[in-house]
Amino acid sequence: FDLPELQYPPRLNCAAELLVGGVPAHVALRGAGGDWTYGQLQQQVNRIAHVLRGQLKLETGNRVLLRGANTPMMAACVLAVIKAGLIAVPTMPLLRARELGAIANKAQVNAVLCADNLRAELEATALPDAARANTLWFGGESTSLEAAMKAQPSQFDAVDTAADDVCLISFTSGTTGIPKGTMHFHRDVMVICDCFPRSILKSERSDVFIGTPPLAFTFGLGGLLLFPLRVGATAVLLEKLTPESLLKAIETYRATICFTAPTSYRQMAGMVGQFDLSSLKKSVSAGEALPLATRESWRQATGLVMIDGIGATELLHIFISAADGQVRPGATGKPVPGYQACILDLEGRPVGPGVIGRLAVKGPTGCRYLDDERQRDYVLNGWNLTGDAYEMDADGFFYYRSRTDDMIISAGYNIAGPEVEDVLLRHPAVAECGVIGKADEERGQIVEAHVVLRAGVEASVELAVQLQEFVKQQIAPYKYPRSVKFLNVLPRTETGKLQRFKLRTE
Ligand code: 3UK
Repeated sequence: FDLPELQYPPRLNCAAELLVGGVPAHVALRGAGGDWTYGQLQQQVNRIAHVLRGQLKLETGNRVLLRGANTPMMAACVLAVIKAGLIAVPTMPLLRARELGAIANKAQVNAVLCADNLRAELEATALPDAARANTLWFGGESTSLEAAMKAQPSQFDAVDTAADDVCLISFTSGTTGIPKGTMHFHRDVMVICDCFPRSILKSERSDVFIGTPPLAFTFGLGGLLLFPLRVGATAVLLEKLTPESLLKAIETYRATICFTAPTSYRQMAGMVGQFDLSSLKKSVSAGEALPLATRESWRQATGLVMIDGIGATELLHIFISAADGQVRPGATGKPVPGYQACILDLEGRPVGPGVIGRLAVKGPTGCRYLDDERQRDYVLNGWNLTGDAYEMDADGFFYYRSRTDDMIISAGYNIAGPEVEDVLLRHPAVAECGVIGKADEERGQIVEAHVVLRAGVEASVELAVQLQEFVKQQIAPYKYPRSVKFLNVLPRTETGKLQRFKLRTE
């Protein structure tokens, strides 16, 4: 790693390192149930660590499945698992028994810490026997974890681990198929705290972080827990946030940095007027492409220049981004210091500016799948192939076009769905939309738009024609949607990603 700040000692426990970043009396975490100072967080983490090593008799390298919405207790569980020299396997709250069982077995988990409100699904899950016996509940009516913590000392010496020991197995929130497990080292956790937050976000102790991504999604784990701890700041962890309640929470907690997905910013932009957002300094968008139309409406509504950033579970966090005066409209940004990026053609040769190709990324974090087969698809000569079609300009800015698999090929033309979506989002009748390639005998594929209308607007054939004309007027006419369908809601993953494959089969 070429940056001097990315050097870490060979023996490193990232949870222990992050927990000493804050002043003991400063508030580390705020949740619906109250505030935890750094001192209190440290003690809770230590007690959980004792339960894991003492009561459950877990050994270094054992894996612990974690389930819970964003709460201070869930955060403490993640940190305790890592501080105890174990491997955290956080799982998305909405996963069902079938997917959970697949994850638990793939990751060979030895124990489970689960929020009480997710109990039913866990009980229906096929877990390895040891994990079933080593399951503790927290934060509800059955609180076997809290009960076990009571008898534990508040001091715990972090288990001595190597900087390149695995501490986290994170499952992708892929829009298709069974989630893939990716392994991350203690050092990787420190790296992500010292890259994007330092050079782009410029976060500091006085910051108050808030947002929606689950802690089980590395976007949320970094933005709502690891990054704030690294600088001794405060994180607000709230469950079940909607665009409206997030705006309210920004006002209530005087949040300064917000992390959420593009669709959520688009919805919030329409209602900011009712809230006092004067504390907010930075807004980070990730998870999927930020339409320029959304960047503009957020700017108009709040005066803030959105920080777009592309990240991936495989690379742990954001690797291309830009802030403030460095933002170029339509571009995601430039490689975050520490990372390199280039565009490759189908044969793996670099292409020059202005040519669309496969995004390749190299840096201090990178893909390590649990599953070897897939590793060969993702990593080529040390370059991570994220599956995104991107283009670079002569100044080194990177422009997202589409997922490689989602590029629409219609009558010989390559068409990127997100470009058409950006135009449609500018039409006053459109709340949300997804544009896909629909199989067509004559043209191979046709452009098809799935549109959610704003409240009070009626779907009609005339409106569909209007939307088609609207697109033709603003971009090359061959890109217009030959088919327009109206939906009440778009299919999305828990991480806010549009599930285009579902639109294709509608
Ligand atoms: C897409 C984006 C355009 C892109 C993630 C921030 O999303 C995260 O990780 P996932 O593994 O998905 C990775 C894929 O999502 N994507 C993410 N951000 C953007 N596309 N513009 C963006 N700004 O296809 C990428 O390959 O779920 C995001 C931090 C940590 C993360 N894990």
